[in-house]
Amino acid sequence: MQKRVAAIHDISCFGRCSLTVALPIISAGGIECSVIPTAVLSTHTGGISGYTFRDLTQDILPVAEHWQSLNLEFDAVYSGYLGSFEQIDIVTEVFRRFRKKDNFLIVDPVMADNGVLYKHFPSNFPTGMRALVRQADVIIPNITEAVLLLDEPYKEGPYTREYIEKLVRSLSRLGPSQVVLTGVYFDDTQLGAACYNADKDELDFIFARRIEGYYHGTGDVFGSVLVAALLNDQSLSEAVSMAVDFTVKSIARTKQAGTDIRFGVNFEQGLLELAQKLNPIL
Ligand code: PXL
Repeated sequence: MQKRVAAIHDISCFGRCSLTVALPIISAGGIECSVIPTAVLSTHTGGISGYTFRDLTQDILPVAEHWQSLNLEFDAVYSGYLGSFEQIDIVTEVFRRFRKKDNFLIVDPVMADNGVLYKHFPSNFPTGMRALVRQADVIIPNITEAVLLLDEPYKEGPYTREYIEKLVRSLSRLGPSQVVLTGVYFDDTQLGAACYNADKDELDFIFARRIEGYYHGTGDVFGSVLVAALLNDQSLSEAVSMAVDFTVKSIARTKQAGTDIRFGVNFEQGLLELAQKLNPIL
């Protein structure tokens, strides 16, 4: 049976993040990807000014209700960038409606990076997001989002193993049994993710070589590969390895080409390789 995911993110019409990344990557993994757009923007909000922003808060529940009337079911629900504070409760409700015994809910608590909240996000957004995270089976915060969820001060890296271990354990106590923390580094040569499986009490670190520069949309590239790999029955640490590898290769290609880092990464030229890894038939 082909698997199906519902992806709840914004559409940034230009700039390679959120749904314009999730759709092709999840599809390349052989997974059917349905979408609930949270907002439509002309571009993402990172380092670009003058963008349009159409809030779709009022459309989310009607979409979900229509889907329910068709008896649609999802093997995973994957949420990312939300268009308003109100959407936190609405997405919690969508989760409640589509939760099944054998599916999983994955939350990327998109709201901040490098110690600061993204534009438009009110200071109480992390408290609201904590409520959504409590409903999730898997969460994929970066370090800034992790400390905001835990109401702790942000620290600059490099980090220690003990510090990262404490963060992922505290995050799993909020509810999710699987925590993937991105942006982890113990020195300046490597960067990667920690993945913690609370059921098995297993913590793994997956690193790759660090590439200088802040490339936009990499969190969504990472999360989408992770979702596609988990739905293809990869273990959490195997799925994280695939996501790290795909993201780093996309960054390396972009760096090589010298394109504007605000315009996202060239993940497109990695899709064939990803599809071959995830669809053994090919
Ligand atoms: O990649 C995260 C993201 C998604 N969507 C929008 C954003 C950002 C990060 O800045 O601005 C609109």
